[in-house]
This record gives sequence, structure tokens and C-alpha cells, in this order.
Amino acid sequence: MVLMVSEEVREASDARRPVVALESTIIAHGLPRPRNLQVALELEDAVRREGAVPATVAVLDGHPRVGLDKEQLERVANEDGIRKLGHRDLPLAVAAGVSGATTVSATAQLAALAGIRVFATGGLGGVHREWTVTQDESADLGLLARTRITVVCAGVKSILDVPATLQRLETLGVAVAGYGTDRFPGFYLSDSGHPVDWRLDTPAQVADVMRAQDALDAPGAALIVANPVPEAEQLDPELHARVLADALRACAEQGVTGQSVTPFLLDYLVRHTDGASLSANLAAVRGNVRLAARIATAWTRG
Ligand code: PSU
Ligand code: MN
Repeated sequence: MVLMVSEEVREASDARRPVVALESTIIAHGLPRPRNLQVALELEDAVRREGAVPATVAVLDGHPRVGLDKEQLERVANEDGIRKLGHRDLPLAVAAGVSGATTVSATAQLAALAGIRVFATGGLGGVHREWTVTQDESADLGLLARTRITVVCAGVKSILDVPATLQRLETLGVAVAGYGTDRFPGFYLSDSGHPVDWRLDTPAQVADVMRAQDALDAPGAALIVANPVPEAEQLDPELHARVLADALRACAEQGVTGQSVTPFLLDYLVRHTDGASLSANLAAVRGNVRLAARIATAWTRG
């Protein structure tokens, strides 16, 4: 098997102790250096403090890895030329022997392969604005439509067309629930301005839904637990609207397309909000990681 699962993660899984998968694209391409390494370590620590085992996922020298040691995390954070790998890129990266950070889609696929059921990230990819022209829809959505995993996120990235993404998730049959809210969170913002149909308030309730997914033996699809960033830590909505409009304009003017769009927009927001978008992003991810660890704990107790 090409998949390399760390000893710590394998032991925890075998003993049915809680494990939380973490993606690495946010580390390599979503956050600025040197803060990114600190954040990677901090997120792993947050999972441990909740009594669960973190399993950061990446591909190193053609080996897909689930669970990284400190040196491997450092490579993801600092290595120049580390690629961004969606799930379609995995076989190509393995055969070529290259290294890359995994997006939500690639992480979910590898985590599921390793038998991990709970996964935390910042914001999901989705349908981009101007979709009718560019056809740019993140591969995250298609993969989540056929992977039985619970993803804790702060909604979808607000740089996207949020209502179109919610519609796609409905069409694809992916379950979505707000955590402690009936509003769909807006990544940097606590509320995207759109409602969600279902609300869950405790990790035990989330675990019940996961068990119901299994009991129904329905087609393998994800459960999205949309956990809002606390209002006190969100990005100022007015600043968000203004800078995002500028960022989208700059993206179009500079002809940025494909995989580069998301990192470009996230970086633009960091630079033009004086780091405020970074603080909101980090607050969201931290909250998601903690909640994911609690859900994984409730899940293993069932
Ligand atoms: N969440 C963040 N920052 C990120 C991402 C998520 O807070 O950088 C990454 C995830 O890995 C997600 C990817 O899968 O952005 C989506 O990229 P694209 O739109 O190219 O599919
Ligand atoms: Mn894209």
C-alpha cells in the first residue's frame, strides 16, 4: 500500500481512540510564512489538548502520509515548490515522486482511506463567482459527495459564490448543518447571510448523525458541520466587503486562473486588511479543530 500512516495515528485508530485529520494546503498555500509552521503546530496541539490525535495529511517524495512528525510538518510549511494537490493530482504526484500539500478533497480521500472519519479545515472550496464564464468549481464538492467523512469548517470561503455553492451541495446530496446556528457561516464572517436547514448543538448530536448515515447505508457522502467563527473574532463585515471587491478585481486584471485563484485571493485579503483577515481565518480554524476533536471523541464513544 502506498499510503503511509504514522504509528501514532495507526495505534489510535486501532484502539478506536479519537483521530482528527488536518489538511496541509492551508499551511503551504493558505497562510504566510513563518506564521504557517507555528499554526500547523498549534493546530495539532489543540487537537491533543482535547484528547484526540492529529493526523495532518500531505504527500512527501511521492508518499501520501497521514500523520506527520515535526520535521515533515516543517517541510510542508517551508519547502519551496511544494505543490497544491487536489484528489485528481494524487496518482500523478505519487508516480512522479514529488511532494505536495493536500487540499480538502485530497485530504478527505486519504483520511477516509486510512479509516479516519473526522476532518477539520478552515473554509471549504466551492463555486467561484463568475462560474458561468470560468466553470471554476472546487473539486472539494465532488469528492465530498462521495466520501463518508465529517468535515468541520467555517462554511465555504467567502471569496466564493456562497448561495451557488450551497445549491451545489444540495444537488450533490451532501448533508450540511450549522453548529449552534441556523445561519450558514461566512468563513471570515460569522454569518454568510444565508440560512441552513439543519442545526446541531453538541458533539454527541453530530455523532448521532454520523451513526445514522451508516445505519441508512446511503451513498457515501460527507457531513458538513458548519461552525461559525465567534462574532468577536470575525473580520469587520464592511472591511471584508470592500477588500474582497478589490481582490476579485485584481484577480481578474492579473489574469489569475485555476488553482492559483484561491491562494491569490486569500493572500490579497491578508495584505489589504493589515492581517485582520488572517486573525479571523486562524480563529475560525482553531475553533474548527477543537470542535472536530470533540466530535471525534463523541464518535468513538458510540
Ligand atoms: N481553508 C483555509 N485556507 C485554505 C484552504 C481552506 O482556511 O487555503 C484550501 C483548502 O485546501 C481547500 C482549497 O481545499 O483551499 C480550495 O482550493 P480550490 O478553490 O483551488 O479548490
Ligand atoms: Mn478552483
